[in-house]
Amino acid sequence: MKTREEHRHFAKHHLTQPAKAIRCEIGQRRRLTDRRSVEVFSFSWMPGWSYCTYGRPAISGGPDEADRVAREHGFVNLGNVFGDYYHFKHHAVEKRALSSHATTHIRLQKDPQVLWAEQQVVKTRKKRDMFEDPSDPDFPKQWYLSDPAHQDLHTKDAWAQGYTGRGVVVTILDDGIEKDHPDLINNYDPEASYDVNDGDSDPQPRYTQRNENRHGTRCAGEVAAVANNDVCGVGVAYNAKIGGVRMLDGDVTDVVEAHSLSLNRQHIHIYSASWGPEDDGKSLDGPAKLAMEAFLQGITQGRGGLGSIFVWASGNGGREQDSCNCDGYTNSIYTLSISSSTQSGNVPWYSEPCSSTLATTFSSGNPGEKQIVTTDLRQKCTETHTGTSASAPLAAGIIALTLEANMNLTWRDMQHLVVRTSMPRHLSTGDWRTNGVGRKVSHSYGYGLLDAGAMVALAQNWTSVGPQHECVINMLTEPRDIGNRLVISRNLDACWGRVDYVTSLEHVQARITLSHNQRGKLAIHLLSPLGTRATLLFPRPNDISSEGFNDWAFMSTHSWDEDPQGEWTLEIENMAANSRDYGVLSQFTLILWGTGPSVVNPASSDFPRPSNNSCKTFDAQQICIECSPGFSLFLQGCVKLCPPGFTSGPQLLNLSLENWVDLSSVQACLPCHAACLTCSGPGPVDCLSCPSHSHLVLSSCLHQNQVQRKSPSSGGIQREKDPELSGEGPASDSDSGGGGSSPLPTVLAVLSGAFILAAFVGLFLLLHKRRGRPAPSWRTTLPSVYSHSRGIRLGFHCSQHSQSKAKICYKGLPTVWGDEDMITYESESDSEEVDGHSERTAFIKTQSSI
Ligand SMILES: [Ca+2]
Ligand SMILES: [Ca+2]
Ligand SMILES: [Ca+2]
Ligand SMILES: [Ca+2]
Repeated sequence: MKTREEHRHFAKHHLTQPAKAIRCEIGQRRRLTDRRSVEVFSFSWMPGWSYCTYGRPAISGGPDEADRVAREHGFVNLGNVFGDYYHFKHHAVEKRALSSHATTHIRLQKDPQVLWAEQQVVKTRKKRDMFEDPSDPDFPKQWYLSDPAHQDLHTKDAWAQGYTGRGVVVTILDDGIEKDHPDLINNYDPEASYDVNDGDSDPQPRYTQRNENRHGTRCAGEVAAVANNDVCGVGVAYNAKIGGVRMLDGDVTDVVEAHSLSLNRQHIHIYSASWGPEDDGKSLDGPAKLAMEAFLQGITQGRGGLGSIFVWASGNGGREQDSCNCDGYTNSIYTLSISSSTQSGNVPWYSEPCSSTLATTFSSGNPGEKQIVTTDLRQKCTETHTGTSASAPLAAGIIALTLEANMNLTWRDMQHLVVRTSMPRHLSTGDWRTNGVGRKVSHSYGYGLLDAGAMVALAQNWTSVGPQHECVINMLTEPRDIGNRLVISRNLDACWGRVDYVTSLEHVQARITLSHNQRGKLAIHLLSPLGTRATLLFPRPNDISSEGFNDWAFMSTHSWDEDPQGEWTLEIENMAANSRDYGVLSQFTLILWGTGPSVVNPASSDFPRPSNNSCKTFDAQQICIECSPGFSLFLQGCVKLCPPGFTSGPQLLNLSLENWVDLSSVQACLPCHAACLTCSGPGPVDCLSCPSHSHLVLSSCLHQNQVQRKSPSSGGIQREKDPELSGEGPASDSDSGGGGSSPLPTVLAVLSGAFILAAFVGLFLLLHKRRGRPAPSWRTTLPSVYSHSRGIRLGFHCSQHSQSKAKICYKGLPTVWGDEDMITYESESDSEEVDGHSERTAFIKTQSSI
């Protein structure tokens, strides 16, 4: 059996070189000892009864010798392959010989000029390595999968490496899926499907005259339409399993979203969603309590703890100058946000720029540019699927291919792979900037076009990134007037010396609370220490709201892999200021997500080495025994800050010079108490953080069961939140990852535990305030956006928004962007679809609030 490397080697050569030239290229070869001899050599999947002979052309008569040997034994010399190798074919064999022709072989080997010969055998791996284009009638029209100029998503590269989505399960959260569509039926997975709207297991779309509910079926075909079946085209992951959740064809409430996002999370690997708050350029909305918990449980418990992968369309509000950072679903770190490019590599008119977008796939563009080819309602095919809605499923398909290449990838690994492999070239925008680690990144495209071939190649040997660290810093000591421009800068150590020390960034969030008479006038930028400037908010002219932002967590992916230590700067600008404008920034919390040093090892190079530069006293062996003021003794040197797990404190001077003993003490790094992981002092009540088996209460580490049940993530949000979601009635999923069925006593215990914890935290913060010290930043992880008051968790169909007074509308993103001014173009591009422009709103639901 060959390794994958060898497979690839074969495939590469086979695909790129003339067949004859390579058939003998790989295999054992022996050194020629007799320079007049001919060595027959072989190895390959060559059909037929073939030999390769080996000789030395440099020796006169070498090729002649090869011809003679071939003639004598009944072969045809097909010629010199390369170097000294010759390729023979036997007359007597008419077709593939799977059994060895022993006598011919022996006769050939007995020839004194032949050192070695081997029959070619057909390798079964051929089927996997030899990739041929799918035969589906619409495949040639799928320009984004296979383009002669290779300006496509490189899906053929992934297919040629043998990845087609086998064993991966994707579901489409939308308006249903036509499960008996001839191009879907063989990949349809009822385990990945549900009808949340009607509460049954059949997600078949509701058929109407105008075919409003065709969207989910179109998205499903992009992911996993069957290949080589003479129907329509193919999906990106044409051997993946595909399901659909019917949830947009009815009232969408928090519980409907949560149910959909948490469906069968031990079975479904990837959830693709192309919906969100209305793209009107003024909405500001995101997941409420249950949906947020569904995300959290998904990333911590889904896929056996590796994390569900949520792929999200960034939004279609380009014409309304909407910002996808004002959409809490796509702005979330837990969703892999995808934007669109037109066929010619331009920003489509519907595209929304924002700093949370990770990457891009193709979709529709201007009239004349091609659109997406996929399955359609009523067992049809279509060539006119459009918008950012069409981009997310293409990404979900590429992620399915990547998961097949490595099923051990975590949800964060997947985002790392996307950042590393996406292609900025071919995509045009004036917005490309090079970030602090040298990558091109744009607010319209993220890191560029997804590259399926590169994704699967990198995934195969990917080592999972370390645990997620969350460093929370309160950047504001007092409210600040925004005026026309406000700049806040602070130098950060990125939680150096604590468990949440971040050395390499992933997502960055700026949690902002501000008041303003018209928030849509504001632009907000965040500058990293390495100079990367992310625009957290572009002005939104339609947004005339005077509600400001209430702990909104603006997210940026633009500083991925940067070292976050150094000066961070927030700029708020009023882009249309007049003298009547007013505003106050009252909260700015920076959250650095990423990885820390691989092991908290004080001696590792991740921490400043103790040096002798600040040493005050050396002993007789020139070992430092006392440091200058402001430094602490550590590992026989001096450090400004003690490493994690240590705290600076007095230590008896270790000095005995002949008969004189000094009893004074020096400042040194002392180990924390055994109960603490990091600490502010040596005692058991000086803990700053705790080992995994215990939990911080006040400044002591208590065992987990004293406070709260185990939370699988180290993230602060999880610490503060009750991860139970099980009591939500119809939302009970069939996962086996624990926390599934929760009896009432557990709920009560958790509630009371949380109450005690909250009381302690409150008391502690109060004490800190009284003592005139700012609360330590790691205390400020309370996610106030989502930390609504607890209640009995029953899923009412009409959930209540405790926070937002505004009417909140959701809608399925239209697949055809026909406003009145677009109708002429539509009729050109989509003549068969009489209902084209009428399907602007797949669904609208008002979520009332009290
Ligand atoms: Ca149904
Ligand atoms: Ca097909
Ligand atoms: Ca939007
Ligand atoms: Ca996202």
